[in-house]
Amino acid sequence: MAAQHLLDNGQGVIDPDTYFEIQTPPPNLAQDEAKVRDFVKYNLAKNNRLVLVTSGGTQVPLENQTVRFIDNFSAGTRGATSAEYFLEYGYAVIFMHRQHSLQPYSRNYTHSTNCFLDYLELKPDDSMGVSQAIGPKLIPTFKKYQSVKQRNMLLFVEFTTLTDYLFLLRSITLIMAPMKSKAMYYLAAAVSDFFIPAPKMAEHKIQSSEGALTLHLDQVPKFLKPLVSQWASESFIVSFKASHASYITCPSGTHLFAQLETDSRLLVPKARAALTRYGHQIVIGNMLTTRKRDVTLITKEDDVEIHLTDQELRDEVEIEERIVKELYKRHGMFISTGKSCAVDG
Ligand code: PAZ
Repeated sequence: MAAQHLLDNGQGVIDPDTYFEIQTPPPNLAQDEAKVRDFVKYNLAKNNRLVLVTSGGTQVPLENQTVRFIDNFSAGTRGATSAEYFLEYGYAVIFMHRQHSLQPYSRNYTHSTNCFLDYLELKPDDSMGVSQAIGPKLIPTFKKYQSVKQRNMLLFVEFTTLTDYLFLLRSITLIMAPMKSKAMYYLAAAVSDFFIPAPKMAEHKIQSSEGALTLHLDQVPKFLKPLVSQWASESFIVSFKASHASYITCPSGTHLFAQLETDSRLLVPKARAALTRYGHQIVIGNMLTTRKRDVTLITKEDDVEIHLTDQELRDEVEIEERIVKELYKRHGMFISTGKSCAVDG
């Protein structure tokens, strides 16, 4: 308790600098920083736009020698899909993602219910190739992937825990700072709001012989604040706000899904409050249940709703294509005027 008072700001929340003092950096931080430095240098010389896409959920360990952990929900679809569209718009992409979450280009195959062996077939000469059923569909994706690799437009950086994520976010943002307005931050990762500070964490597996487990989680400091005001103050920053629909518990004990209109109405004011609090360029609001068809982009000047129709969903149109198209225009205005502006048409 005494230690807690030394660490926090009186409201039970430590500040971001203290967080980095008490938590241990990921072991490969220096190597990741070196490869990001090279990538940024290369793209700065080419005068490319550069986007940092964060993707996937962050893990919060309950023990130092981790057996158990808490996780945030995110498959990585938003980040991986958006990264592909950013690349189509000519951006270089740093794809900072949760280990084993979806990745650009491979995303349609790696987490499918098919085993990867189902994509292969034996040829008459006993050599192995891609099956006829998948090959033709794979070719365009494969060509795009090869092209971005050859042009050094896509860099992968991995995280697992919340602490990995935050150390990497700070490092990468500071390395990207010389890109100024040409840099965009697209913060789609689902980041935990709670954690157990290293000094308070159990070293070994918490023993079940001690009975029921009560957890106390501290609040994670709001890292968007230093990111916007110090680390990336000259760049274009897009954050995400996710909300849930409501569930009503029936007397039978079953959970009835009731997506009350009020939930989605609450989302926009909450997203606007985040924009006002941090002063960045865009907050994208989405509901977990409808995130693949509806999003709202909230800016200082306007709100833009993007919806896919049932037909568009059947045609496999991806909402990220529309999101990135809108961001590309707005980032362009930001680069040329130094300000974010409403964009017509
Ligand atoms: O990765 P995914 O497609 O399954 O989910 C995307 C998302 C809902 C995590 C993302 O769009 C988002 O809202 N990220 C921010 C979540 C948060 O409020 O921390």
